[in-house]
Order: sequence, then C-alpha cells, then structure tokens
Amino acid sequence: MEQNYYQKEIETMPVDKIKELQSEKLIKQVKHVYENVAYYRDLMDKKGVSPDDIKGIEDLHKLPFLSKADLRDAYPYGLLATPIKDCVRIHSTSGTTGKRVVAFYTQNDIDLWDDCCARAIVAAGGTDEDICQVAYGYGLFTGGLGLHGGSHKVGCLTLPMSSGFTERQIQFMTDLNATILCCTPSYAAYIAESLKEQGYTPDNIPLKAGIFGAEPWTEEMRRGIERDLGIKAYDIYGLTETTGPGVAFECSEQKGMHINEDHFLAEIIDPDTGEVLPEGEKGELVFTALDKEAFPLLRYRTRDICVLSRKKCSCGRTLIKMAKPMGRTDDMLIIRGVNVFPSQIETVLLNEGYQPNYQIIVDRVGNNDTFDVNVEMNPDQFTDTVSGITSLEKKLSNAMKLMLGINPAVHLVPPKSIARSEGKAVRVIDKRKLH
Ligand code: DLL
Repeated sequence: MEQNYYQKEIETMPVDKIKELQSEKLIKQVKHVYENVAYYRDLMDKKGVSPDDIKGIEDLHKLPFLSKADLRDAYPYGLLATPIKDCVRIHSTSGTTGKRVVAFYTQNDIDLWDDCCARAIVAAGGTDEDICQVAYGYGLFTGGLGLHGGSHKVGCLTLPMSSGFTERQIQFMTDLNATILCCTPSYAAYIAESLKEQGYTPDNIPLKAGIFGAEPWTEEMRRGIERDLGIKAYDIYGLTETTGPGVAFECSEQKGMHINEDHFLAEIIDPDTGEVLPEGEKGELVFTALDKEAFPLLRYRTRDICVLSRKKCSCGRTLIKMAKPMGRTDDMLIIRGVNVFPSQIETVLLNEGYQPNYQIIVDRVGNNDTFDVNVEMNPDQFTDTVSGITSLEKKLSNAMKLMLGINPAVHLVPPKSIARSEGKAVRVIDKRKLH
C-alpha cells in the first residue's frame, strides 16, 4: 500500500537521529522550565538536579516527575512558563471532582499540536480532497479543536459538527459525502446504529475512514465499527496535559500508535517505584513535552498503562509505538465516555445516609457500557416493601446522576452482603475486556 506522510522527514527519520533531536530539545526545554516555572524549579532543587546535569535524553531519569496532584496544586497558573500575553488559548480536562486541570497554549503550541493531528489524518489516508467531519466535542475538551486544526492543515473540507445532534450529523454526512469521521469510538458506534436504522448500508455510507480515540476501546469494537460503517477505523491517543489528541496515532498497520516523539519523549516506568523500565515492558506511560512553550510538562505521569515498541512498522514510520492503553493506575473509570471516580459514588452514598459499602460493576454489552452500583441497604431499610426499595434505588441513582452526569442502575442489596476486604477494598469490577 502506498504510504502518505504529512511530515515525511520526521516521521521516517532514523532512530539515532530522532534521539539526537530529542536530546537537543530536552536540554533547551529543561532550561526554559527551570527559568520560568518556579514550581518545577523547586522540585528540581529539592532533588539536587540543575539544568546543567541534563546533557541529553540519557539524563532524563534525573528529573523529577509531575503528577496530576502537582497540576491541581499549581492550579491555575503555577505551571505556566510564558507570560499570559503570549498565550492564545486554554483547554481543560473533562475532570469531575475538585479542581480541573487547565492547560495553556501559545500560537506555536497550537501549530505543533495541529501538525500532530494532521499526521494522524494523513496516516489514516486523508488528503486535501477529503471531507472531514469532526464530531468530537468542541470547547474546553481538546478533541474537537485538535482534529479541527489538523483537518485544516491537511486541507480537508472541515465539518465542525461537535458531538451530539445525531440526526444532523447523519444529514451532513450523507448530503455532503463526508469521507472521514472523527469522534469517540462509542459515538461512532452510535452513529453507525442510527445510520442502520435509517436504512443505510456500508455501501452507501460515504465514509472511508474514522479517527477514534479519547477512551479505551477493544479490537472487537473496532471491527464492529469498520463493518457497520464500511471504513477503516484508526486509533488516536492524547491527553489535555500534553496538548490533546495526536500525541500518538495509528497507521495502516493498525497495530499500536506511533508517538510523535519529535515533540513528546515517552518513558515507561514502574508505577510503584518510579523506576524506568526497558522497552517492551508494561508500565505507566510518562511524557516529556519537548517543544511546548506555555505548558511544558516534564516527566508527566499519565497513569495510562501500556507498552512501547520500536519494532519495524510496515508503514515506514520510525516513530516509536505505544500499545493501546491497558488501563490506568488510578481508579478513574471512563464509562460511556464520562470520567467516573469511585470516590464520587462514595460521596453520594455518604450524603444520602448510606454506609460506604458498595461495588461498581462496569461491563460492555454490544458496544455500550453498562454501569451498575450495588449498595448495601441500612438495616432499617431491610424490611421495606419492594416498591419502597425501588424508589430508594431510584433516588440514589438520580443523586449519582447529579454528581456524575450519567445514571447507574443502583441495586440495594442486604446488609453485609458485599465482601469485606482485608487489604484494599475492591470497589470496582470492570468486566470490559480491554487487554
Ligand atoms: O481524551 C484527548 C483526546 C481527544 C484523545 C480525542 C483522542 C481523541 P483527556 O480528556 O485529557 O484528553 O483524557 C486523556 O483519555 O490519559 C487516556 O486514559 C484516555 N485516552 C485518550 N485516548 C485514548 C485511546 C483526551 N486512544 C485520557 N485509547 C488518557 C484509550 C485513551 N484511552
């Protein structure tokens, strides 16, 4: 298959050259951060590391990590490395509890981010002849504006749909003959279902490719979407803290995502000890932004668990690949695309007068997540009538919807029926097979 690249020289650069480039950029970036971000300077000083100790990527391990907790501590401006007047935009995580994470961008930051998304679109077969329907949310979420910027760079006719309004999505897609769809995999599955209901078949759906990410999805789900829409479906990865989508993207091989390592230096660490693991071992993914100006996080712990590989890729790209993330080190669940923390459920239960004895059960039926919460009833409720129990379950479910944005099915179970743990409590049973 003929390969297209957006920035061929970088995407197919020999590995030793990429490493050289990364080393040069790292030395400069550490200086930039040390001079401009007091928060990180303190961390470096405490660790006894100075910018002069960083002579190349082999010294990366000397730098301190940053975690989500640091981002919360430093909210909102504590990690900003440029004057506000040089920033042109913010984005923010879909985070739920406590303070959101706010990321800043200069115009250069937006340009390099758009380039990353353009690489993803071209790797999925996109050209300036394509019509690219962007159905990720626009706004604080990075999905919409990220792919939008990439689509412009490639020269696609861009349909800035944002998410939702499925009827309208289908109308524009079919009237204008959109050829590339960008959205979350679960939304793609929903759009596919709606198209089918309206009598469309894969042969008369104009799409040829999809660029889907922002949440975990299985190979089975990929095959289902490809079959139902008659397309090739490509994975795309990223996080707000490092720009947004496009940190890594899939190519025609569809086996893992190439990391844009001229901009993002990746490491895998043991999440418990922080020790750097050799290539091929499973651990927590850590990124260092090499070019970002406004919000240049060094050694940022993503909490995503995955594996890196330098195995030769049939697409000709030399950029290192990351496997699909296999889960997260923290306890955040992504259910139907919404971030859910067990601690939020606990908060609701305590507010509603229940004990924190509960279990969250998440599964996937077809392409939809199911979300059940078993909660032990209080002893005085045990004698209630069935209808009484049902209305209590409903009340709890509604309180959880207020907190989370989505409704779980709540089941009140007899007191003491949920297993107690002698170590850490098992709050979550996630049956979705994502490995
Ligand atoms: O989800 C950015 C994005 C937008 C990526 C559109 C791809 C497409 P956040 O909301 O900050 O940013 O969430 C980042 O989502 O740490 C992963 O746990 C998860 N995630 C993102 N992409 C994938 C993927 C965007 N392809 C968090 N597969 C990350 C699995 C993903 N998980």
